[in-house]
Amino acid sequence: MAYECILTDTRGPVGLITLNRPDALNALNKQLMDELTDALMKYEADDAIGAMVITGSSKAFAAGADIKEMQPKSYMDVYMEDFITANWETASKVRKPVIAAVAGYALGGGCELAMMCDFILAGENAKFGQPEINLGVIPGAGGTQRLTRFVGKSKAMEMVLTARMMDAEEAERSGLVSRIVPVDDLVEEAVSTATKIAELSRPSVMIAKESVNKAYETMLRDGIMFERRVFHSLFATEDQNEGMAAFAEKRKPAFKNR
Ligand code: CO8
Repeated sequence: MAYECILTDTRGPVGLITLNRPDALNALNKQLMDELTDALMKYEADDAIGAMVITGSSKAFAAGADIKEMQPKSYMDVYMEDFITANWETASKVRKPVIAAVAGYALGGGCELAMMCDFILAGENAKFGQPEINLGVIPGAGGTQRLTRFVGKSKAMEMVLTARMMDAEEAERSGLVSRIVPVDDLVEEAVSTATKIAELSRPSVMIAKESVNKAYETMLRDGIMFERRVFHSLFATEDQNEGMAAFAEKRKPAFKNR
């Protein structure tokens, strides 16, 4: 598969994937997610690779799912196609460790993708948020569930209900990211951390990952399935049409149901 929305590079035992739609702040469209899935699965199957890093640009890890691609979808569309979640979850399903190296915006699906990785290294300028409420929807790829587990109910509720973003310092204080790194060093630091992991005993690393996830994921599946279905149901509302159209037309949304 030839990639147009991501770049891939092998650094010793590390597979480095760079999200690359600079004109759309790396908004996650279907093509990008298909390519990301393909790259993750290739590295997963490659015996020479022991760990992976997903990163974006210094301005944006990813500013969310592609709103312009979602805008025309109806409830029937998103429900029947089980809207893109089939390959959205690959980062959380691979068995080798995946580090998210986040600089700039990680919003909506971008924040959700970072949280699917095993841990997050943040550049000093990182900004995390779940702003879907401004579009008349809610997070749809695990945000309400994973963010709450990372930062606790109060902060997660405020972020999901108000779209408030968290900067890197607050994210580190709250346990969303493991540490903060200068933006210019972020990718190298992530690759060097991934290299250390890749040089360890592979079964120990994979079993350690599985065990930490067991503590974290028990009952998460139920929450995610619930969230996906209610996310779909919001595509039946006028406010979803209005919220997404307003974004594309660069104006303030006039929500009817309030
Ligand atoms: N989708 C599509 N295009 C986008 C997106 C996006 N999420 N974000 C930015 N862009 C585009 C802009 O439209 C703009 O394009 P153009 O130049 O053609 O107008 C370009 O990127 C640059 O963006 P801005 O001019 O807006 O840049 P600013 O620096 O002024 O602002 C922001 C940066 C604050 C990040 C702003 O772009 C923004 O608010 N973006 C949208 C953030 C957002 O709402 N994200 C959530 C999206 S919904 C979602 O992720 C749901 C996930 C559910 C997953 C479902 C699975 C089942």
